[in-house]
Amino acid sequence: KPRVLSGIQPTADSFHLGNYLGAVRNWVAMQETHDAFYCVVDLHAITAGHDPETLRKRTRISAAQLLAVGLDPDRCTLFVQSHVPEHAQLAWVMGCITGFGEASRMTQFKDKSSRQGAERASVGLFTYPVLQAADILLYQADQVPVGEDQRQHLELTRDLAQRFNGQFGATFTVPAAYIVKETAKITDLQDPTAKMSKSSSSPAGIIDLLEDPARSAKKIRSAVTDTGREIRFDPENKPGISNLLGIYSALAGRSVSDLEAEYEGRGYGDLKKDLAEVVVEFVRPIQERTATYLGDLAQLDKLLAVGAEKARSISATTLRTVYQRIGFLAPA
Ligand code: AQP
Repeated sequence: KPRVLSGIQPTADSFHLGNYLGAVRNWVAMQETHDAFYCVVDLHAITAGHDPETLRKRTRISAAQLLAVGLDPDRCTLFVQSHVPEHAQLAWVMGCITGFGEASRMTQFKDKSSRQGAERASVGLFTYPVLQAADILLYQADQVPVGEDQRQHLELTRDLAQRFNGQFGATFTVPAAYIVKETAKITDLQDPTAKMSKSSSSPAGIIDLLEDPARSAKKIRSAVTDTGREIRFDPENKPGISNLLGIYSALAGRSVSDLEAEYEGRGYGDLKKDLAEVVVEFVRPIQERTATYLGDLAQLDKLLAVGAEKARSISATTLRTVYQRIGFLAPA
């Protein structure tokens, strides 16, 4: 089976619909077809300032949500990044073959650091994509299911893998981004040209899986739509309606053309009202299951410990090879 790895940051009290549709939904599907490794990337979560107690809480909420949306620890390896020390160890090595210039070209760093004030951004935020490369390469992943916003980081990962292999001998699998076009960029409900994002969307623009469903329904009903009346998938000219159709299609498991046919001649209000119901029905069981997993923290922590153990059996082997290739003296 091909190998897959992906991660998600525990930087919010809930995942949003963009995280779920862009990435996590594919994680669930790929556990059936791939040898799957998924992690809650807490090392990444400290790159932009954090509160320790909140981080601990959010790490568990993230793991519980991943289980609630369908990750099955018997079918995939689910773990917390900091439980596997090889991530930080390999990141150092990868950082030493990354050019300062190429890291400086990462648009996510440019965006996030300019929002914080460039002088105040941490070195960790700057080297974030290098750690991400280490996450992926440690597991020799063939594919990495992510949203469109991660494409550039995946390109860097591929470049670093090829560079290392070229300099020190074939060591890493060169991974490919796995991006599903239809859900690659879920947009902000209030600004349908921007991505739905926890750090830049307004509360009205973002749907959190764990928020009060009545609130989600209201946000869908007040989503910004486009001029005209036609319900048609056309991201260029109708970004608002296209976003709603994309979300509807993914959550209801119906094709966009099917939805276009159903809403032909009907108004935006009808579409929003129905989608609001679809979203409410979708999040309700997820919320219940998340609460159940969070109701037994000992069991949740145990499950994550087992995941880390499984992850280490792969990551330790890769790191050993890397250390040897790079010329580190093996301890006697
Ligand atoms: N709007 C989105 N559409 C599709 N995919 C998305 N992802 C995030 N937003 C969208 C994907 O979610 C996965 C987890 O991402 P992360 O842990 O890096 O979360 P994030 O990037 O911190 O989430 P945000 O909301 O995008 O946060 P900020 O605003 O801080 O950058 C990734 O695969 C990502 O592509």
